[in-house]
Amino acid sequence: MSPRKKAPGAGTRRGKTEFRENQTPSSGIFFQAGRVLHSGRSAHQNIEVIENAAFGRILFLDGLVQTTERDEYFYHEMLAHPALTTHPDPRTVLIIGGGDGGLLRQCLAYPLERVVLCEIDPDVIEVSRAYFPWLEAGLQDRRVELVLSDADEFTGRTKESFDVILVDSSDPVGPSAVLHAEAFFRRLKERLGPEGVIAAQAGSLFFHREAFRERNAFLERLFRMARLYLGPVPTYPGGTWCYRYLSERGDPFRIFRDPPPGLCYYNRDIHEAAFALPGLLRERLD
Ligand code: AG3
Repeated sequence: MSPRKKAPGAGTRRGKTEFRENQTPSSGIFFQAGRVLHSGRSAHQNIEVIENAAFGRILFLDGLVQTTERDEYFYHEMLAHPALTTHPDPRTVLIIGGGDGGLLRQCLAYPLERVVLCEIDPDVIEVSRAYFPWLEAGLQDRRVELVLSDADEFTGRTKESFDVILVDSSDPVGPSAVLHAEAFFRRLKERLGPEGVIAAQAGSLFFHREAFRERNAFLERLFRMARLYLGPVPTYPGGTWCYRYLSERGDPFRIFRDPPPGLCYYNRDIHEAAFALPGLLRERLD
């Protein structure tokens, strides 16, 4: 993602700084930056935050839209609540990635005892603290421990187990691919309590589905319950996002509790509908 001036002749957008995520070499999504709030390079990646009239503040990592103030709930609610409503008694949660704090906020609405947020990049934490107030609020909560570490390394070293593990990684291609690999999910399984449930973001239904077949195969071998589910995210590539529900004892259709009040997208009907899969995924699962 590099800020670009629109080519001359582009009507009303002429002269405005524009950020875009190229989703394919010939297509993508653009956002006019009313203001560029942050633009820098950490030890791990490029980090940018802009202010956009339609979506509010937007965080980009290496040019990929991570979260926007106005549509973040689609993704964070769908990653948090299917797992947290189907564990019989969730007390401890591990969040992998998620340095912007949006997922943390969803988790803290439950009466949990402990949430570990394992984020590799301290600069993402610093930048998000400044621009996404829910991160700062979450970090003030006494139940939260921030671990600044590589998730692969942390899950290999800790002996702690968790009731719910939420994987808020980036796309299943490129540098984040390790967080979608078999070895990583094996380690997560070892860190899961007896009734434990994992929910993991799995990429775009349209753009990343080629990677699903191979991953389905090892995840179905590894977990008694391995299901994909779907939800919309207006600003992510393709608009429909995939998530995985993985568990030994959990069942996505055995719901133990209502989600916290005041959610914008997730509810029980959405939960049940999200596990219905389109033909193009079924083909690959069969
Ligand atoms: N993590 C998943 C972002 C994937 C978006 N991909 C893309 N724009 N190509 C989001 C972090 C939010 N907590």
